[in-house]
Amino acid sequence: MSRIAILVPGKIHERVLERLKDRFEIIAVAREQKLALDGGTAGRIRGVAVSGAFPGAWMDQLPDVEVIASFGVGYDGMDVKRAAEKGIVVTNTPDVLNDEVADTAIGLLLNTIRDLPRAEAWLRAGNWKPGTAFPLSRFSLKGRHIGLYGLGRIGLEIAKRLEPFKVKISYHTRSRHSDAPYDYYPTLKELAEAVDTLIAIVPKTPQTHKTIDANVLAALGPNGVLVNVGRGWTVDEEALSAALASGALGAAGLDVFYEEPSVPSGLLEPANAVLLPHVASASVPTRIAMADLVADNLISWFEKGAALTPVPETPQKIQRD
Ligand code: A2R
Repeated sequence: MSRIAILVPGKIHERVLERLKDRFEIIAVAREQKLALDGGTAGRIRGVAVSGAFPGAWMDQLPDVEVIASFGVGYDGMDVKRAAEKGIVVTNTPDVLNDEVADTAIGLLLNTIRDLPRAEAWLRAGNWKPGTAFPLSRFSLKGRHIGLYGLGRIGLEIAKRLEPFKVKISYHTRSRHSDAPYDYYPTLKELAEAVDTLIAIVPKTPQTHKTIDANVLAALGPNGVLVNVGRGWTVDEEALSAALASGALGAAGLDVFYEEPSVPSGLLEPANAVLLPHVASASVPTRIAMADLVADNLISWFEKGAALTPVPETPQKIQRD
């Protein structure tokens, strides 16, 4: 009996391929505007494992695809609307990266507030000599009021980690989370006015586009700190560059950027920004856990008829002939 064909467009974690290769036929193709597949091969593909975007046009090329397993919790690169119309199930990799991203958020927060990366660079550059000392950090985490923009799976883990730091914690989401023991603000602007530190962990959606704008940054103020571990899409980077340069905002710690991997010079230049190359979930163990969940979603779909972590916008199950 021929094996079910799974398409892998572009690169994906090696572990996904290792887990799938014994059960399925893997069809690997390059990421191109139109997938380089002849009609016969395209017609045999029933599942997809993908890291990164999967446009609707690719779905149109695959008449019998049932499930698309995406590597990562954010699935903004997937055309879920088209998938839903076609009855295709899309899965992501939630929860398995919560701890890693939350840990990174705390590290980035401390690095930004206490200027630790620059202190290390100063030491490595041979500046630590008798009679010298790295300048005191302008800010301290002590006594801060932290606002979480997003209190979902990851946001909640960040909040839990912040509690032992004895900071005040508040949040903004679209709806109040009545089980959360933190103050709720119905708008991002009101949250930014109340707090001095904002941590963003919301998805990329039309509603979150550039919502961290000049007004929000001004509300955080000269002692204010922004940390973003969600998506660069949510930040107006021109406004942020200007606020960092003028001192209208105290400091920023960013793991994500509007157009990765390009980082604007307005963010590279200011000394009051700590910048990371989108590494929040990027540890060997966590990436293995994410790869396993991609593979397990496909295996579960084809062996049990249900995916493990389908996204809410697409069908949870489809009828198969
Ligand atoms: O609005 P709610 O109550 O559904 O809260 C969600 C919040 N959120 C928003 N908050 C304010 N305005 C919006 N327009 C808005 N849209 C969503 O973001 C919820 O608290 C949070 C998302 O939580 P989860 O869906 O559990 O996502 P998770 O796993 O925490 O990951 C967040 C994002 C990913 O989508 C990637 O873009 C990134 O972190 O790695």
